[in-house]
Amino acid sequence: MMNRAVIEGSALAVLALSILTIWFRARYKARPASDGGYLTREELQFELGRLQDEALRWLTTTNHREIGILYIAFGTIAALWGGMDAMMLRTELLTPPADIWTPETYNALFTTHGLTMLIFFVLPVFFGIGNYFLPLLIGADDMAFPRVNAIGFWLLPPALLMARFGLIVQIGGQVLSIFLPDDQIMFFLSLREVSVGWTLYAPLSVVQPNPQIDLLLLGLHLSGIATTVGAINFIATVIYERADGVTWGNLDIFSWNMLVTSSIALFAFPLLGSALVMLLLDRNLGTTFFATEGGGPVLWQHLFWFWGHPEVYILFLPATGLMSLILPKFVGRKLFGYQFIVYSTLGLAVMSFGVWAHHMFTSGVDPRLKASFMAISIAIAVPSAIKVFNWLTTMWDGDIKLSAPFILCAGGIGTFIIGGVTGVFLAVIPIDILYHGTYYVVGHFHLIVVGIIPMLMIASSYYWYPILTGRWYDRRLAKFQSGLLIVGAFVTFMILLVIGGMGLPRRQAIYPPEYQLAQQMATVGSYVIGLSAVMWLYNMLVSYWRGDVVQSTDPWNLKATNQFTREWQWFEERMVEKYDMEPAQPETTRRSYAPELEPMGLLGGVGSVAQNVYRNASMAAVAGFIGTFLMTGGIGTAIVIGVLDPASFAEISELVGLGTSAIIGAALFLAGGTIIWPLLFLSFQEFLPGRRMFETGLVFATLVATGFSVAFYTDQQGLAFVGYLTFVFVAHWAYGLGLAVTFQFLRSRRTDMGA
Ligand code: HEM
Ligand SMILES: [Cu+2]
Repeated sequence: MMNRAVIEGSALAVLALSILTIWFRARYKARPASDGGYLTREELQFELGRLQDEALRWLTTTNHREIGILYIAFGTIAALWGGMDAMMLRTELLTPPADIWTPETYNALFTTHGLTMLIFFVLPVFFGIGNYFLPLLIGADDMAFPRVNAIGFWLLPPALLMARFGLIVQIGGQVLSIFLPDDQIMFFLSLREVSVGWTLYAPLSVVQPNPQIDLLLLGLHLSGIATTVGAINFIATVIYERADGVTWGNLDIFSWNMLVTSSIALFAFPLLGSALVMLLLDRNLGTTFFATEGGGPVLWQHLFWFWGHPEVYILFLPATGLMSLILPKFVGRKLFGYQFIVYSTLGLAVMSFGVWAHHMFTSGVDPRLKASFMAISIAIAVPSAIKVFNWLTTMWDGDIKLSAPFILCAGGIGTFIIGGVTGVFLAVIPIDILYHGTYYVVGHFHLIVVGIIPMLMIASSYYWYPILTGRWYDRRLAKFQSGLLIVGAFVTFMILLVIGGMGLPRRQAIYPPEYQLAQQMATVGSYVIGLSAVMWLYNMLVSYWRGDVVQSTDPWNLKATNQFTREWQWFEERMVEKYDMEPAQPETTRRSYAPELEPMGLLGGVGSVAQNVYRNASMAAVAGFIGTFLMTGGIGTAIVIGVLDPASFAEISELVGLGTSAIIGAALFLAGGTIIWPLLFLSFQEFLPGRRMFETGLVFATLVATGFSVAFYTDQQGLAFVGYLTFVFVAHWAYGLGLAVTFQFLRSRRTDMGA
């Protein structure tokens, strides 16, 4: 067995040393800055006095941009630490027995990995990005409460140290044990990293004697205070510090998301704080909140997940905000459906508080309650899907610039779709009973927390690098790194979904040998993720000193598509002032930008949405009828010649409790199609530029036909199977084209009438 403290301690030390070496080497060989000057010999030399000044400045700064950098640096350090845990976990899983770490160490690793990443990595980085850019985006001078801002940040480092004190003490003990006998350093040998799982479930978290659990609870409590303080500051800033002309109707989507995330945090974190205190009291003062004979261990689960589920949206929303902000810049088109995105974000915030018990479907919650949690958990997919559709329609027909930020946006959408859809599966009670506690759950949430979340963090670091440093990052390395991250995430977590689906339980150091190959592949995938993270860091550090100097005040040529947003205007002003640069002139204005599709004002939008729905519903009804008529013919033929079993319709009527009648089932099916299909189709045709009816109709029909053929497959074999597929597809294509032609016709008539 390897000694965890020694290995993790040395690995982290090597990492820290390499970072410092890279930084100072790059600094020593710095290339000229924007003003053409090199660092002078004096500037390169270290002087104690200057170092002290610098340190004092960073320790006491209240400037939002500097605090932003501090947050990002802190979050990155946490990510490296938590990432080291992850690499150690995956390394253990290379072989079926627990032969690298003990099972106890393995348990400690996944506990600290989860907590470090979720609490100390994600939100601090987003708070950092928000600190730096949100005031610039809304035209504020600084955050609303600059000193509170600094306090909020400085609570975090002690919180992290407390949460991870177990490892620090262990490393200290290992070093001391070289010089001192064991009985003199008992303290160092008694604290261990917490190993009860990041969810800290009672009764284990109450009865385990390890005093480090108490320190962890205090550290988490402190981090909760830090988050609440930061959240209040963001809310106040967005509400009160907007410049003239920044209204609720044109506030950028990133700021909207930071506002909503902060509001969720404001409601969620105080509850976590109370729960942590209750656990501390149970552990130390003999209260019985979570004891079986008292409040009960399930009470902990309710309290924890009442915070825990909103927390996952707290982590996720800023990433969607960055996506909505960055993606349009790389496809040369405005974000589609601004108000839909705003409303869906608000909707998510409210709903995120109504789903917590989906983490407890196997914990003995009343079935009637469970059913309502299932319903809301499935429904929460709707606002999430709205975002995805809007991103896709934003890209549609766009003028795509294949640079690193775009690649990461695309990868983020992909991972989020799979992560989100698997979440919807898990929200269904019977499925969750099968998959709860397996790697499937791990795959589900990692596709989001190692998908869209870090991908958009990195995308924004590239996108804004010119503002942050006045230089370019190494663009080839960045593309390569982005690709690696996407491949690594897919390989690792898709495999986890598969082995979870096969029933392999999570959180075990030991597993049956038949899973070895899959586990090894997942481990290789995770090393690829680790490698790409290191490449990103290298790029950030080295380019700071050696990257190409930015020559234009509009490095992404955003003026050409009228997307030169406030943070870039601020940058331009600064470059003009500092380096006498000329404000950039757009070379060309791209055709694909369509001003009539600009977002309407938020409230103005409601009226026109209602109007649209009303106007289009009648179109949809006519189109739906014609489409259904055409499809009925196709499906009817299929039934007559015996390749489609009408019995499968009977199941529909059974599903809604109307007995097993094929006729009622078919009627329901057609009624559903008449209503839903055209509405789906409509939501697309409203958005698609160019309104290519036929193509859209065919794409839609093919998608739905694929779903249909899976859902209604009743064991046809051979020729019957081919016939079945043919008819399903022909029927849906008929439907799709019927709809398309009808829409086209109705639209042209409306235009003729001058509507
Ligand atoms: C479409 C929306 C989503 C739905 C319907 C959903 C549903 C679920 C369900 C039902 C579980 C419990 C599975 C089980 O333990 O048996 C779960 C677990 C989890 N989800 Fe999601 N999810 C969604 C989105 C997200 C997002 C956006 C994130 C992250 C930012 C996330 C993070 C997590 C985490 C961390 C867990 C596991 C907690 C644990 O047991 O350790 N989910 N999700
Ligand atoms: Cu949840």
